Parts: sequence; C-alpha cells; structure tokens
Amino acid sequence: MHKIVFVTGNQDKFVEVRDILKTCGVEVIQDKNGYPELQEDELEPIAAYGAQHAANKLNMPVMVDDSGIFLKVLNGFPGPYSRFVENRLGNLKVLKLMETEEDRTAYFKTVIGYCEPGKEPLVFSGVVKGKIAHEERGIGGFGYDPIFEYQGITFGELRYEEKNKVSHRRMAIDKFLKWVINIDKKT
Ligand code: ITT
Repeated sequence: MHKIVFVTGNQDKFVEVRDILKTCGVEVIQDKNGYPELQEDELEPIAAYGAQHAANKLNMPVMVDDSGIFLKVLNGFPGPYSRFVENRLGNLKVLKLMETEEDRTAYFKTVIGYCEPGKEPLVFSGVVKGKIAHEERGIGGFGYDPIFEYQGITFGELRYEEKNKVSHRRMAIDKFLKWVINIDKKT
C-alpha cells in the first residue's frame, strides 16, 4: 500500500483525490499547511514548485493539485487565478461576464505535482472540455461545477462518482498512477 501526503487546504479536492486513489490502493494523507504559489500563466510551474517546496520542507514525498477553469472567449481567464476569482466574484458574476458571449467553450485543467525530497518535481496534467452554462445548475460538486457543462449537463448535476470518472482531476491522477505503477515494476 502506497501512502502519500497531499498538500491542500481544499477539502473538496482532497476528498475527490482520496477517493480516486483509494480504488487503486494508494492512501492519501492531507496536509493543510499550504505551499507558496508562484504567479504564472500556466498551472504546471505552480504545481512543480509547490510540490518541490513542500517535499523538501516536510522531508517526505508529496503531491499537490493545482487546478483552474479556462474560458476561451476570455483568453483563458481565470485559469491560474481561478481561486481568486471564485473568492472575489463567484459563479454568478462569472456568468454575468459571459452574458452576451455566444462562444461558451471552456476547459477545466488539473496539474498534479509530485516530488520526493531532494529530487526534481514531476507534473501530470488532465483536461476536460466543456461549455459555460447560462445559469448555475445542480447542487453537487464544488467551485465552478454548477456552471461547467460537460456533454450537456453540469458537473454540479453529475453524480459524484460520475464526475470522478471523467473529470480533469481523474485524467491527471490516471497519468500519475501510470507513472507510479511503472516505477513499482522497475524496483
Ligand atoms: P489548494 O491550493 O490549497 O490545493 P485551492 O482551492 O486554492 O486549494 P486551486 O488553486 O487548485 O485550489 O483551485 C482553483 C479554483 O478552482 C478554486 O476556486 C476551486 O474551487 C476551483 N476548482 C478546482 N477544481 C475544481 C473542480 O473539480 N470543480 C470545480 N471547481 C474546481
């Protein structure tokens, strides 16, 4: 059984990651102490730096998850600033920003950063494409889930298990697991 420390203050993300990894025999322990977040246009360097910093600080292997929603017509905004925008604007104001926009194309992205103490960090990314709904729908999920439409229904309307089968986070974790399994085979 693998054990891994997941540095995140976001309980919803923690629960999703824990439940996905549990099905593959990996146990996840939450560390809520955070990590310094670089100001970058892409999620990869933020996750890589965060994972390396936390691994060296805690002296154990750690993972972090940096995620965001990217709106095409807003040139990828809020992207890496998704947390800030959720706190300051929230879904209703994001919908207002999009009110007159016909192109509702968007994607969610997760980058998992993984690092062992003294080593270089690795990143695993996952993307799910969808559209911004015209109103919030569904009471499931968290964050932007009620306004992100995947194949016609929002992540807020999807059952928890269904979101975890198709989400950006799931895609990133699948890549991470593939790497873990490969390493196991070699050792
Ligand atoms: P940590 O950095 O402590 O892990 P955080 O909540 O700041 O927590 P992110 O920067 O990765 O994490 O999250 C960016 C924003 O995107 C934040 O507002 C989340 O609520 C939102 N978000 C992330 N994953 C999501 C998902 O699967 N569904 C809906 N919203 C999501």
